[in-house]
Amino acid sequence: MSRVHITDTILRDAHQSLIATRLRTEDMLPICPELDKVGYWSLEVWGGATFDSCLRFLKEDPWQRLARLREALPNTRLQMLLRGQNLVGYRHYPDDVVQAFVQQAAAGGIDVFRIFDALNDLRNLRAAIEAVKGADKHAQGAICYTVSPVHNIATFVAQAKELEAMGCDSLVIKDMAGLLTPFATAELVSALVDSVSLPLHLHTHSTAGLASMCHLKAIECGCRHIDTAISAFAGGSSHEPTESMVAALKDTPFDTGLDLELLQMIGFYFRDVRGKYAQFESDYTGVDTRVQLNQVPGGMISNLANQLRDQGALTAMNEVLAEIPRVRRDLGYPPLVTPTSQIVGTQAVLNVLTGERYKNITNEVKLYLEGRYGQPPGSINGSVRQLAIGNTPVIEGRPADLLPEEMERFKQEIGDLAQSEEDVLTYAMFPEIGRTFLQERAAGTLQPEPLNPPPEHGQKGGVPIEFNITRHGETYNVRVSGSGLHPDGQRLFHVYVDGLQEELLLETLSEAPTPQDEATVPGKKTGSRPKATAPGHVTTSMPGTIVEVLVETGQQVAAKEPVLVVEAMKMETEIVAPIGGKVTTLHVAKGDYVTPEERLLEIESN
Ligand code: PYR
Repeated sequence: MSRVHITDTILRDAHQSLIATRLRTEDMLPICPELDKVGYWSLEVWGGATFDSCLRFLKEDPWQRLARLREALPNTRLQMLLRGQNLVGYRHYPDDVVQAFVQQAAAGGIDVFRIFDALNDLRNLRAAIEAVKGADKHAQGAICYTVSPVHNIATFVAQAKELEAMGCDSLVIKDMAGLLTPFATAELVSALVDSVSLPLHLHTHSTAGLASMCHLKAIECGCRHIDTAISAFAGGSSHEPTESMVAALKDTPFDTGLDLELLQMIGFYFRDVRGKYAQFESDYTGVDTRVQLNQVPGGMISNLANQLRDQGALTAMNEVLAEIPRVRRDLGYPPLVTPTSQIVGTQAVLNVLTGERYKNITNEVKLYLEGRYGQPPGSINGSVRQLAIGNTPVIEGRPADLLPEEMERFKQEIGDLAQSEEDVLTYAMFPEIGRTFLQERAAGTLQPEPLNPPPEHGQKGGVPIEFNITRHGETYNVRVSGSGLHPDGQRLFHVYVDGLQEELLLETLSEAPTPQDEATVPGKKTGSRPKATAPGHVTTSMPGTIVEVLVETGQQVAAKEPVLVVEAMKMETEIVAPIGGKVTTLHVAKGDYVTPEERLLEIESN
């Protein structure tokens, strides 16, 4: 059997990789009747970051999305991406939560569960695979592809054999960053096809511009399932266009049998849809071969860019991209995929922005070094471990074995706000945003973040970049060609004034929040706090949200004692007291959005 089968990622990974996971259900449903006619092997529609994005930004119930897609796609296998023991979140959940989540997703309409663990620690897949098999659904075991001194064909083949022995129905090479090259693909696919009897799928991203060549090599070497995305959401940090692969294989022994005209019609639909989401487009989603060195997956690059832009430090992007491989080496070469991409990426941002490596260490890096995410593939840098966790013992067993059951506790905590098992799981996945979502739903106040009108000519993302300025009757044409951060912290703008290049320095003294800021960052109060100017003024290295205030006014604290916890890029970092003394003023509360240089609390030395 030579036919090649397609999994289309248009409703999940494609928009996760290109527009920060913002595609709304209302833009999916109208085209579902056509998608359902295509004859895909499967459509990836759920999981990954979509659950979080539905709750956090779109104010959609992710379970409702699944129900509506199931109804609208009766003839198509629906697939989800499950992060092993992390499900659709960023931490390990105990087995009872894994069991309940998988059961509910299966009942809600998921046919195929693609299950991965960011460290390729297969102990973290066991509970999920068993739950999927228990629900009589298809369990697809993923091998997260990466390149490092401790990964090679033999390690991937051993992993594939183990996944087969664990009861998986198929395997996928999950090349989330687009690291595969055509000849490496041929070698890996041949080795896997020779060693295991399960169907093999290939999931690769077009980030380095190599994906179609990798597909072709994989197909030649015996792979019969590839992941693609409808062309309007294809290319760069997404996947190869479905239409192109269908055309490439037409009238060959590998013909997909799919109707190119129908796919093209679907492509035109999504081309129009994409225009609505212009505000989420990023400069970092095109072809970028640097991924071959920094290994940062597509979805992560745009997050990094947004984070640095918030900080006015987009010029640090290249430094961060260079720091990421160093942090990855220190942490024993984990493949970079959720949550390790966030763990490594956020630490790299901190290392660059604080000007000192590991001056601030995120809580997740500490947990990682304690073994709470599983076994890293390589050895850890001992001095980083010492700095982060001192002599705390490292756990060697399966991390979830140490976690007490949680479903009952979640049910009690969320009480009547949960009207179903799905609601309890929503709360279980993301207690803070899950509770807010359920509260707003109960109050009838759910409001999705606003979509800006499409940019007009001469504008970029709704912000003017070319304009005429008239001063004392003289008109000057001004075009902004770039911006960056000056070493003294001011904003540097490169502009053309009547065609002549100039540089302007801009010091922001106050800012009006944009509707998007208001909507996406609850409680944002940028610029309203005084600047940190004294040694006892506590500030943050990264913009983020206060998730815990650990001290009260009047309390005595020691130097280096944690006083606040900030969440940035989904990772938590403790902020410590710069000096010992008494907390005299608190300028923040839980839920506040904070930015560097702001005074968050004040400590007076005794
Ligand atoms: C996710 O975990 O969301 C990926 O896309 C890998």
